[in-house]
Amino acid sequence: MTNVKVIHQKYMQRALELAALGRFSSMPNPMVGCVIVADGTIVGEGWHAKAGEPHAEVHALRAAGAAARGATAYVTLEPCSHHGRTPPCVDALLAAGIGHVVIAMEDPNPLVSGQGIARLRDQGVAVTVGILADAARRLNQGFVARMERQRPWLQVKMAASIDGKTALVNGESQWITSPQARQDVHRWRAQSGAILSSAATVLADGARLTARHPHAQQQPLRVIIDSKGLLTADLPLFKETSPILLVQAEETPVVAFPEHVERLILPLTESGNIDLPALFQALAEKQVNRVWTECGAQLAGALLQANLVDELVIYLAPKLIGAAGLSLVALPEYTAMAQIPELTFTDVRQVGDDLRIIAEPRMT
Ligand code: AOF
Ligand code: ZN
Repeated sequence: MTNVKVIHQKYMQRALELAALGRFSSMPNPMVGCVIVADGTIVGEGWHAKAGEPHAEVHALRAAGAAARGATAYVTLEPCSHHGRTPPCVDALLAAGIGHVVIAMEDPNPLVSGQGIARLRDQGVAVTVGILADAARRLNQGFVARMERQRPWLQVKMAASIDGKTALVNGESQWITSPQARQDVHRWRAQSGAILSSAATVLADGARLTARHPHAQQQPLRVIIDSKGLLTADLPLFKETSPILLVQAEETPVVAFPEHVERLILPLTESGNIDLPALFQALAEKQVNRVWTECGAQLAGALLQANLVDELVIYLAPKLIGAAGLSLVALPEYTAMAQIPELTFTDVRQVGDDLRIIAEPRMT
């Protein structure tokens, strides 16, 4: 690898670290970091904290001041060329006299997608694209998913004993996993634009589905599928004031709910279930980048079978529930190994007493 590329990677790595500071606050905007380097020294750093606030480049240019003239800017996402909630970063980079812009990845937002790069080049600025591109895409997998496929990044949380059971058949299940695993769940919730669950799960667990974590800065939209109209206004869920989206069908009986509850009416499929792809498209339209799902075996099975799951986040407790246990996910009775869904483990670690496995379904 050339020396120049190693240097580019070093500063881009720093820009990615800065970008990640926006993990709990930048949504629905992407996380973006920027580092400005002059004569081998960092003269300015910035990251995008919140939609409506300045973009990463603007913060970094402000920090660099006059030192930005002729300097190199490292940005984790193509600088924007459009007038959004804030003016175009390309204009700010040009006005500051930046000589070279190094970019990890193109902005998948159709309002930008290559136009920022083209404008910089037109104005005689050197542009290098693709440094640590994979890491940059991974960091913003939610934003990228929403922009490229009009569907959020979907994670499904599961918790089970080491023999893959979620509860005793009599329903007794509360807290199979350790407090640390539960805290980890709240951390995921706090990074998600929406939490998805079903009426059955909310009723069984008395769930509130809020993000209760010290880093939490925004409450996710709570999305509950309730096609049969099982939920009642007295549940703990409704006592919390963060917004709720009740996903129902035309046929669902209508009940009076508090003001922070919105109904989304979607068609039913032939099997009488809510049209899940239509739900995710609606969530993308609501600018949700990441959906964190906490549900029972039925909905988890349906999401997997519809090939809608990007990641399973599985907590395995060092317990054996035995034969009187409920299984993790409802799937058909496969009769040949060729039919069974396969997963790839992408991350395995211990969280408190439990194992946490992140697994990606291999798309069939
Ligand atoms: C950048 N730098 O730090 C970010 C960018 O409505 P606005 O003005 O906040 O623009 C949001 C869009 O700008 C967002 O969808 C994405 O395309 C881009 N985000 N661009 O140059 C940044 N956060
Ligand atoms: Zn911008």
